[in-house]
Amino acid sequence: QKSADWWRGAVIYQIYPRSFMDSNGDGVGDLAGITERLDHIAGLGADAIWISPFFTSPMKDFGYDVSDYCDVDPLFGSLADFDRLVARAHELGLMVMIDLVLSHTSDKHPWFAESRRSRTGPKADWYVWADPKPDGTPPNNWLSVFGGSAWAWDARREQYYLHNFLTSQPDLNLHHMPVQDALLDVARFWLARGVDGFRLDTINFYFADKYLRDNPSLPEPLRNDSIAPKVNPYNHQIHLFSKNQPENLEFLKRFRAVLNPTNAAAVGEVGDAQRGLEIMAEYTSGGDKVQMCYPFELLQPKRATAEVVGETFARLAKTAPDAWPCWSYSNHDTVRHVTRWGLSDAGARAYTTLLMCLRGSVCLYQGEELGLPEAELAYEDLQDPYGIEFWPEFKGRDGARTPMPWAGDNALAGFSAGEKAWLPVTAPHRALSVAAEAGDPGSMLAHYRRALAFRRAHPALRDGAQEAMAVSGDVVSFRRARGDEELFCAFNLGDGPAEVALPAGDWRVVGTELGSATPEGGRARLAGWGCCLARRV
Ligand code: TEU
Repeated sequence: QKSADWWRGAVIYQIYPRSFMDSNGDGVGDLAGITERLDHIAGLGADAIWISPFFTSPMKDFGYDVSDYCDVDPLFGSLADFDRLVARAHELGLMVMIDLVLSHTSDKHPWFAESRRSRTGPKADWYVWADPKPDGTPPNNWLSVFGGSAWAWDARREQYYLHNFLTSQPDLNLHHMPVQDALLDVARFWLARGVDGFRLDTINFYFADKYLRDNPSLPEPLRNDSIAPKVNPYNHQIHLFSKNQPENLEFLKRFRAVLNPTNAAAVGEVGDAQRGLEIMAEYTSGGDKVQMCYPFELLQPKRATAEVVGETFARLAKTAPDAWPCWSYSNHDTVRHVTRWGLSDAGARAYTTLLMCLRGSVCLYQGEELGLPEAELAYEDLQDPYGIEFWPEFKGRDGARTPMPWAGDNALAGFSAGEKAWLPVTAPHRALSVAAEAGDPGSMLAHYRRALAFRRAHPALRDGAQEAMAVSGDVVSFRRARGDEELFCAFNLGDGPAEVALPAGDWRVVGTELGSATPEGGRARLAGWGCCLARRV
């Protein structure tokens, strides 16, 4: 039995299954491929994996549109392949988290097929249906994250259904208890197969307002165009009624009760430009809802400068002091951070070391340990409907979803033995393959291994307390403490040299393998992108 706290401070490696490893040469990654390559993740020093959806799906949103929650899409393999994956992961000491998409299904899910058949059938209320306004237009002004109205017309029922994402992703109606029961059964099904936890997709979209009230519009000065593309009018609304309703707290309690018997953990994805930290505070409150939330603060286009990091943690201390966040810089929805923030090699390394020192758990996205930049793709290569919709102002998410380069010597970089992969592998990625970096102590991969090992070696970094951050110019510094271990961490998040004063007392340098500067006379000189890591003696 795992400990009730195993997730606290864990480093979770995110696998995008289409692009991790293809074992059968069809150009798409699969579960057997993941199993083959779990050694790489264990060797990196991660504690857990999170696998993006591999369930039966028409793949309109590449698996985030599920048509059978309790089976594996044939493209990815079978339930038996999944069982082998879990067994191997556990052998290697890796926890397994899977991605549950409970706010919506595919329009090809049998539940939706039945729901759209009639207004009175047994599944009539399983989705959010509403009559048109007298002039035939949608019931209210809600917008879809992926563009246009959040309502789609169904000619058969002569009603609109809600879709916060694609029209092929109808929103489930969680106000209807049988829907909640069915979703809890899905969680039970996977727990019985041995999973250790869940990443809960769009946890803040589970409920929409029962009365379908209009969303207010966001006044110009408050607009945050940063998460989704500027061209998307979605960003000009306050999503007061279309998501994040208070009823969710009761559902999350029911969900937690399903997790507790096996100490399974859940991390809820909270994409909310305006109230992310507040929502995290609510959803993780009381010890009877989800253990963690995954906020978007460090996923922004604007670089997380010392000021931004300091401000984020100050806001966190004020808004959600007891919440345990799960940080990440990159994922399958966002431009890879090396490119997004224009980082040099030294810059990328500094951010990795910083991430390993922050209070919270961590998600690393496959390929970031190689220092991969965003892949540059042509319009003809695009697969993501979100990118196709808003091209060229927004190029979509495919540039972060290209296959992992395992070895540089063939066109698909060892990802697949086939001729062609679902997305191309670009030349800059081939040069940064696992094989190319693995034997080189100066590589980014070696730096990630050292940074993860450093975190493991210092319990204060894993789940210790963290004092308020100090920010001075480009330098952010803070202390972490647990038991008799107290660490001082300072990072220069800028190109130029800087200096930092250590707190009073005697400090001994640690983390020299990460380039930590040795303090002298209570001060440390930091080169551009340098750090000082020290332990109180
Ligand atoms: O992403 C959720 C998502 O896109 C939102 O959080 C969005 O970024 C935000 O609300 C904009 O303000 C998840 C998956 O990670 C993504 O791949 C899926 O496409 C999406 O859900 C729909 O399932």
